[in-house]
Amino acid sequence: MARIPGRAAARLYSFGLWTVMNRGADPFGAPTRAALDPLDAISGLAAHGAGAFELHAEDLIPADSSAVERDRLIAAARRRMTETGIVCDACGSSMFWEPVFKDGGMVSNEARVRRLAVERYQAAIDVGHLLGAPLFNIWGGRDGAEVDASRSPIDALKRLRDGFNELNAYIARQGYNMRLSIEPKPNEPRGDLYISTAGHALAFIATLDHPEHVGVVLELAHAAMAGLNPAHEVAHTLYAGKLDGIHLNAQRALRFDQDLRFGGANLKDAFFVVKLLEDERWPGPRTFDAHPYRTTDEKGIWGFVEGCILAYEILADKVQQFNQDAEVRQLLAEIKRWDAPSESDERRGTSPGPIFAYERLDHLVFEILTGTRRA
Ligand code: XUL
Ligand code: MN
Repeated sequence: MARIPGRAAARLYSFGLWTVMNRGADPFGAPTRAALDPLDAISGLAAHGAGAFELHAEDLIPADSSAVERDRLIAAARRRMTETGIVCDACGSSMFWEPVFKDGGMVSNEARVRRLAVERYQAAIDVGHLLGAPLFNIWGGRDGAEVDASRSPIDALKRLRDGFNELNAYIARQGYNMRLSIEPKPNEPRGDLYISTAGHALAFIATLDHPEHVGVVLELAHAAMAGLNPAHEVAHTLYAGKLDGIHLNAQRALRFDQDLRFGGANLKDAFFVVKLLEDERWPGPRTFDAHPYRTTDEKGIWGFVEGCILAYEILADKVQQFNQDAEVRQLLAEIKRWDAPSESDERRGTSPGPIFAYERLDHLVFEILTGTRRA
């Protein structure tokens, strides 16, 4: 696949290992691809434009592995990282997959399971540390309710608070140079998760013992599932100084979790997220959390990887075009003029005010995105 010359190296692109290891299964269909070995996922990502990867500890080390097997796999992953130059930018756990956590991890009604969840997170934090990950990201895939009669949501939040405090204390005790983050999501796909949006995550973080050590990983699809504007979700976390990671993908609103490739839906939303990240010079890795289509075969996975990266590069170019467009600049300058108070304000009283050129501005975005702008 063609690359935009000289651009790919400018940004650090990252993929969850689970994205390329995804086998095409969905809630109504069995896998359509063979399993990809995690070490090959690491080398493949490095060979196709990614400078970083994110993982669930279990993507690399199956949950029932012995300590010896764990150490062997970590050493092998580190060798691949040294050989290819790729780094690990975040770690997490996919314990949500396992039947023992069917009623949740840190919110489970069984004290035994809550303890197990904290211990599993601690073991995954160790894995992240050994791979050099600066972030441990928690998406509590089962930390919600399918049956609201089962527990008080307040009790669930208190259990989550205690769990996060314990994990934070563990990281401090171990002396790891690592932050914690929360990835909000509204539902998965039948249960309603307790930490659903950026606002929920930010409000929850403020109740922790050390809110300064905990940030947010914002995923575009999760915002769209809640019917929210993804760029506004990202803006809230940036405004709070809490954007620790971004998961780029695409999703039609109010559907189950589609995890479409970046650019696969809602182009304008994707554009305004890229615009925000670029305009704000957000320094973090541009991470993709999407799945290749069910119809994609084993080789096609790498086209998916390059396609996500290329979509970001193209949208970043569009952002530059928008910011440099003479007419856009003129329209924005006209709007800006009304930002300063003027002597005539008193005389104007409560008159409806100026007619801003928003119709034209919005159309210019359309022309830029469709490549039909001739300026
Ligand atoms: C689920 C999701 C996860 C997290 C990592 O929707 O986004 O893959 O990103 O656990
Ligand atoms: Mn995600």
